[in-house]
Amino acid sequence: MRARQWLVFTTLAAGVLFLVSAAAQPLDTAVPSPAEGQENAGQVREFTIAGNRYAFSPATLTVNRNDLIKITFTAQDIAHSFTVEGYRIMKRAGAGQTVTFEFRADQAGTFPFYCNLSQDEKCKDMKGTLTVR
Ligand SMILES: [Cu+2]
Repeated sequence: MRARQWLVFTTLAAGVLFLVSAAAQPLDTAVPSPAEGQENAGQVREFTIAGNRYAFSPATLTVNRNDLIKITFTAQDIAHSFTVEGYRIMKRAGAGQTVTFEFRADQAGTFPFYCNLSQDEKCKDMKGTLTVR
């Protein structure tokens, strides 16, 4: 019986610890230390991108690492998405609609972006490139 109570207690304690650490994590990432913030501070870069006739315009974005990228994406004809796998971004705009979003370009490299909607075969042809130097 005592062994069973101990098991219940340790299981509960582990559960509480897990919840506390899970709750604490977003705060840690949302509030960088001042030193780190200054060292890595990038510029704010705003882009207005149109998705129209199976193409992105502009289709090439070039930024510096740690820039804060603000994108206003409009699907002008039919619904399109702005998808960057390398940054785990997938933003869908309905026909004639605009979505805005932002992200920190914290990894350098060349990242293809595309429309991943399957409503129309030709959406596969929508491609662009995000370069983070
Ligand atoms: Cu599309």
